[in-house]
Amino acid sequence: MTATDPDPDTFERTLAADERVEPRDWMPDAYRATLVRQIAQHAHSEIIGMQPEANWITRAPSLRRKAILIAKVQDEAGHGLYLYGAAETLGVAREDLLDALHEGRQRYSSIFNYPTLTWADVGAIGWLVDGAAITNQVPLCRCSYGPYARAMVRICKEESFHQRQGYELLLALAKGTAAQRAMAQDAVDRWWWPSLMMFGPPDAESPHTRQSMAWKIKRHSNDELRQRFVDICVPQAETLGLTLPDPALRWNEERGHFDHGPIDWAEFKAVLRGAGPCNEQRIGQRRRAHAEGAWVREAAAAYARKQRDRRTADGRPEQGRERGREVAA
Ligand code: BYC
Repeated sequence: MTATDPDPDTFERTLAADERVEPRDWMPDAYRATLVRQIAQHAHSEIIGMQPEANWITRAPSLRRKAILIAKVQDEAGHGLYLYGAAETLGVAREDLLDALHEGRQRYSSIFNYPTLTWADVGAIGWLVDGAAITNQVPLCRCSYGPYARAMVRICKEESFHQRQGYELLLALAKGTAAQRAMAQDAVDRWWWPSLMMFGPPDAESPHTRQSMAWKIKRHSNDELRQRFVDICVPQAETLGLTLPDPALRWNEERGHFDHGPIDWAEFKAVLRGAGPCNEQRIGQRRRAHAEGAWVREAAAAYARKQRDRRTADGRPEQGRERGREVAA
């Protein structure tokens, strides 16, 4: 089957059998558009998400913490690359996706529009933001679209390391001086509610969930995953000796879950509208970085062209020989 032969029956059979849809398979236009929207938003989140933590690289309190943070921020860039690659298999160009981000036509996660005010925020991001991300992303490893699902497998492995480093960082602060403990608590107070918003609007107000679940792009609804995250975090907060800033949090025997207080959806909507504390700063920095990196992209493209021309002239693969030549030069 090719993308030019409409074949809804095979598409439906693939979904029903829980198999993967691959780039050359026929798929409904709306399925393709939904994937482009979600994967692009996900990729944008990864690269914009580098900014809040990168803010602390120069001020990390030790060489060990600095090395870990640099590696983590670099991983996020890698996640962006896997995801832009997955989006490209759907027939969109990376440049166009980046233009859409820079012009505000595509979104990135609301969470990255909040500031990192202290070193403890790096821990809170690892524990809560990466923790929320994993909760949301593990089911995406079973997404019906093959390239997205496979990218998620690798991303989840790295995210789980990120989450643990954040937890370990917060634990060190929580066990430290009174000032360090207060700093950790303040960070958790500020990141808790925005982390719950990462899962998206409540199910009743989520326009895409039903269809995305029918297509097996999403495997769980926003509220289901949010609840799973709350249930995981409550005992972890107890181990940390920190308090989650929600007086309504309590175990509900009947439901077998923790109840939580109301989420401020007006704040979520404001952040999506561009009125969050750091929206302008984040997108401004992204546009600047893109413009300043133009020469790197041009140089890489020129190098690739040069290699291709040489290969064509020789009529054989150039890669190994080229490397040798460069070393010699
Ligand atoms: N922020 O019908 P809904 C990371 C939008 S990065 C902004 O529920 P859907 C990390 C939504 O796009 C991890 N917008 O949508 C990186 C839709 O807008 P439009 C990021 C949001 O798609 C660096 C509208 O609201 N993770 O871990 O079915 C350092 C209605 O929503 C948000 C992902 O991207 C939001 N929070 O479900 C550290 C996961 N929520 O297009 C860490 C992949 C919703 O109708 N994405 N919107 O105008 C998903 O799983 C789904 O897209 C969502 C939303 C659950 C987020």
